[in-house]
Amino acid sequence: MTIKLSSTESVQNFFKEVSGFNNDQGSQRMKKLVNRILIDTIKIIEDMEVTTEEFWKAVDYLNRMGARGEAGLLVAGLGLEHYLDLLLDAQDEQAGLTGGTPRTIEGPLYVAGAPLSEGETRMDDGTDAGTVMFLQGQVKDVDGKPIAGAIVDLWHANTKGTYSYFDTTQSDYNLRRRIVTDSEGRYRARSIVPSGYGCPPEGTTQEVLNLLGRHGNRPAHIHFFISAPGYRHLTTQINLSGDEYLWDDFAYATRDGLVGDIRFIEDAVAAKARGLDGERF
Ligand code: MBD
Ligand code: FE
Repeated sequence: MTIKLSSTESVQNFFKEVSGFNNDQGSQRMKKLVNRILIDTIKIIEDMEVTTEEFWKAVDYLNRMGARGEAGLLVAGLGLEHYLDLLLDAQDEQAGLTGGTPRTIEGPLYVAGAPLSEGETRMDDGTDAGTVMFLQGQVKDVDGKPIAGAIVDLWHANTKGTYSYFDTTQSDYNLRRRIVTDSEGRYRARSIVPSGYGCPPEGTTQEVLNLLGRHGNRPAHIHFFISAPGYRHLTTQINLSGDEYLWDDFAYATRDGLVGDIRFIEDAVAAKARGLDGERF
């Protein structure tokens, strides 16, 4: 028969002591959170009959995950980062805040401080022989009024699906830029078409995904932070249509309203006629 120590007074009192309830230092919030986590942990150990071998395997896993810096990747793959978006959506709906471009997860690969330009920029360093991509948009408020002076902070992967800084073979801030919107709220960028991301096959996140019978792939996508004084920050993405992982994203970031079409134009003259001028960048 399963032993349930978690509900006994002596074990409850022991973990209250462990959580600092018997001193008046530290953080009340932290004490309550740590206590809840510990009590829920021992309940899981009892309910799931977790063996000591499994327990120490989990401790070892955390050490290996931390050493690789994969905690952010794991919470994305376990859908917890997406869950936070669902929670924010529900809070917004309750507060009557509707409309606008949907939010989706940031993921673990953002780097702050990308080069800042006015109106337009080139994002790639020219070393990756990818397909040239032009990206343009307009930042508007929920009533459709253009927002001049908004900051559009963009980042995406290269043709191998890897990101600068995490892929140390790329130059600093490659495929990462901030653009200030012009008087009409518009921004334009020249870049290269990204490939989808895949979790490192030898990593700790993929190790868990394998045990769950899952892959670790994301569709090709472009990340956005949009911010402007007096407005809420938006974290979102464009996920590229036609990608086999568009609706099979290991991080659950693709959402209705966040799917973008890439229109391929073979003819540079035709592209220029449509305002997509590679020579300008
Ligand atoms: C990514 O590029 C990404 O966007 C997310 C959410 C998770 C892992 C890699
Ligand atoms: Fe990404």
